[in-house]
Amino acid sequence: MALLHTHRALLPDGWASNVQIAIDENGLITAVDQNVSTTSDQMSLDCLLPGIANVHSHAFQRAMAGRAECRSDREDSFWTWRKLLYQFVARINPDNLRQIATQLYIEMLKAGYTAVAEFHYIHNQPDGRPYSDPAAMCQALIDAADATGIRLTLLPTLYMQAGFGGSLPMEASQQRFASTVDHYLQRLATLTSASATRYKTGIAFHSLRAVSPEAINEVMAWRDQQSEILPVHIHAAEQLPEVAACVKWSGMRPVEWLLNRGIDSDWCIIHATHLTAGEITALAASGAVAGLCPTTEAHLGDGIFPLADYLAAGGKIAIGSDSHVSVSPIEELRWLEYTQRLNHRQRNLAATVDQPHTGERLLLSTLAGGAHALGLSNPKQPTAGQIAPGCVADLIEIDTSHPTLVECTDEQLLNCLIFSGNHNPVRHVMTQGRWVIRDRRHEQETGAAADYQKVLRILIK
Ligand code: NGQ
Ligand code: ZN
Repeated sequence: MALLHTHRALLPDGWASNVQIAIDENGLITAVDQNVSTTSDQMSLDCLLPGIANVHSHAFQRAMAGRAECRSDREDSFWTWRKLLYQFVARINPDNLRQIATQLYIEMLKAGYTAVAEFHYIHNQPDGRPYSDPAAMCQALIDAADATGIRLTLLPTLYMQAGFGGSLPMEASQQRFASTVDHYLQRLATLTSASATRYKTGIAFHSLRAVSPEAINEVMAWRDQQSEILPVHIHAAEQLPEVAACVKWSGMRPVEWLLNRGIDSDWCIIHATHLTAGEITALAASGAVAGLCPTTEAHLGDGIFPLADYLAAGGKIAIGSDSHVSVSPIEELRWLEYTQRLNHRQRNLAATVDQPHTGERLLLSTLAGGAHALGLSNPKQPTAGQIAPGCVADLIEIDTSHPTLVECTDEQLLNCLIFSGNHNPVRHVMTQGRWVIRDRRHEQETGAAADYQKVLRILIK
């Protein structure tokens, strides 16, 4: 058993001072006591927050972040970027995926993300044949998570077709993504039964463009027979042409289609950028989490998620770094609020009368929604995303001595953390009761960076 002592901590009921946290040998928090004085043999910490979940990652895209910023078309767009992405996909193999993901996960931990959902859709060899181990690409991500200590929710992703209703033939570059439902379920079943304490599995449908309604039903029927609850993720309504194509196919918009099919609080809708007023209300009422990726959505020119209305309707949110043009929860949350301000020409749109501090409202919503979307916690009995007995000890320690945070009251701290400067205040990070970042360093970081450089030398031509 370990005992931590921190000057202040963000507990479920708010800020507390002189907090002692007991952690058992399984990495679970067993007790949290306030107003306890420190003893000299304890590691003394400054300010503790629960670790943040990153609900949407395509790890391989880290290696092309920032490298597609040269205009390739008079109307460069998401779709021209996707062409570059597909060229890049062809060069990824299990080995270089593991090395890219190792570098990325160290960056995530250092930034304060303690858990990540990998929405992983590259399964086959470049020519479309399966690897001798059909889960080889998934295994690369598991190995990277193991090596770095980040908590992984692996979402093997079903991809079957190139357009709504199977309207387009799959491009050659998409053959790496293709699975039948049977093969998909075999892979998922193997990974689920092998999952130990370090990773968890869930389900992902790439998008309504990429799967059929029948396939969704089949996979969901399999899911209903499992003993544990597997979260379900899907990309939806990110781009306006996608919304229009969905209406043409089904008469419904993507989120409307999903709501009509039936989604519940186990679902995480990635992006959900383009919503009508009716969709906002119904999505919020479904209990599903909106998995928002503000820096990627800005990067790709997607549009602006209607955050203020969705939060006002009681909607749940979480954040993801998606294409990894930024690996910083602070930057995601800042952009989330700033896009609203630019859109509405107002300020503090995520705040409410009850929770007037924008930073606190954003972070607390994200912590709860993120842990839930990763299948780590449920609202009735939280087991992650909080500093509380019964929760996993996934913690980040903030150094508040930096000029951007110095002399902050409890109420000001998260506002200053999210809305001032570009300094990373995360000093130590713990997952499952084990320090993985100490004094801003990860044990593996020098080797990981050297391997990553070698990989890039080969990949970026
Ligand atoms: C992806 N990324 O699957 O990585 C997608 C692009 C697609 C984002 N949507 C490909 N941000 O949607 O077809
Ligand atoms: Zn994505």
